[in-house]
Amino acid sequence: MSEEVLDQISENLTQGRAPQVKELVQKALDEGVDIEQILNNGLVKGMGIIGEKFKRNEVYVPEVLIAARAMNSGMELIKPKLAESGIEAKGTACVGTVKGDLHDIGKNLVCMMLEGAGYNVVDLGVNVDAQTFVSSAQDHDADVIGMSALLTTTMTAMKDTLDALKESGVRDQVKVMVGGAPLNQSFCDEIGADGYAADAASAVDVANDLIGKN
Ligand code: B1M
Repeated sequence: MSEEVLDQISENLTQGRAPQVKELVQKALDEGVDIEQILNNGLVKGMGIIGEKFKRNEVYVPEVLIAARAMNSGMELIKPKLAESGIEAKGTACVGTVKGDLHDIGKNLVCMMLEGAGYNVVDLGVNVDAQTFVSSAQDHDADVIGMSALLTTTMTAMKDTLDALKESGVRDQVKVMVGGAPLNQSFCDEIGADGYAADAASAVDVANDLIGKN
C-alpha cells in the first residue's frame, strides 16, 4: 500500500502535478508512511527521473521547473516534520551566480536539483562576490560551494572566490563546484575548483562525488 502511494507521488511529480503531489504526500503521512520514505522513494525519486530525462534532452527547462514546483508543494508538508525527526540532509550547498552576472535560470535549476536530491541548499542569488561565498560557507558550515556563470567576462570571478577561500583558511573545508554555459572541465582544472557539472542533473552527481555521498 505504502509503495503504491510512493509510486503515485513520484509519477505525479514527474508530470508536474503540484496539487496531486501535495494531496498524495498528505495521504502518505495520514497512512503513517515514514517521512524518509516519502522523501526518498517519492519526491526525490521523481525529481531524479526528471533530472535523468533532462540530461538526455527528453524534457526541457519548463518541465523541470514545473516538476520542481510539484516537489516544493510536497516538501511544504515534509519540511516541518523533517526538522522534528532529526533526519539529516545529505549536505549543505551554498550556491550563487558570481559577481557581475545576473543570469539565474541555470543556477535556480541547480538549486532545485540539489534540494530534490536531499541537500540543504542556501541560495545566495545573483551577483555574489567572493567574500559572500566565503562567509556563507563559514556561517552555514557548507560542504559544497556552487558557482554559476553565464558570461565569459564573469567566469573569471570564480578564481577570486577560490583565492578568497584560501586566504580565509577555509579552502580545505569545502568542495567547490562550478558550472555554466561558457565553462568546461579544463577551465575548472585551470582555476583549481574541485568539480565541473555541465547541467543541473549532473551537478547532483558531482556534488555527491565530491562529498562521498553516492
Ligand atoms: Co544573457 N547572455 N545577457 N540574459 N542570456 C547569454 C548568456 C548569451 C550567451 C547570449 C548571446 O549573446 N548569445 C550572452 C553571453 C555571451 C558571452 O559571454 N559569451 C549574454 C549576454 C551578452 C548578456 C548581456 C551582457 C546582454 C546585454 O545587456 N548586452 C546581459 C548581462 C547581464 C549580466 O548578467 N550582468 C544579459 C542579460 C540577460 C537577461 C537579463 C536578459 C536574461 C537573464 C534572465 C535570468 O537569468 N533571470 C538573459 C538570458 C535569458 C540569456 C540566455 C538567452 C539564456 C540563458 C539561460 O537562462 N539559459 C543566454 C543565451 C543562451 O544560453 N542561449 C544569454 C537556460 C539555462 C537553463 O541554461 O544557464 O546554461 P544555463 O544553465 C545550465 C548549465 O549551464 C548548467 O546547468 C544549467 C541547467 O542545465 N549550470 C550549472 C549553470 N550553472 C551551473 C552551476 C553548477 C552546475 C551546472 O554548479 C554550481
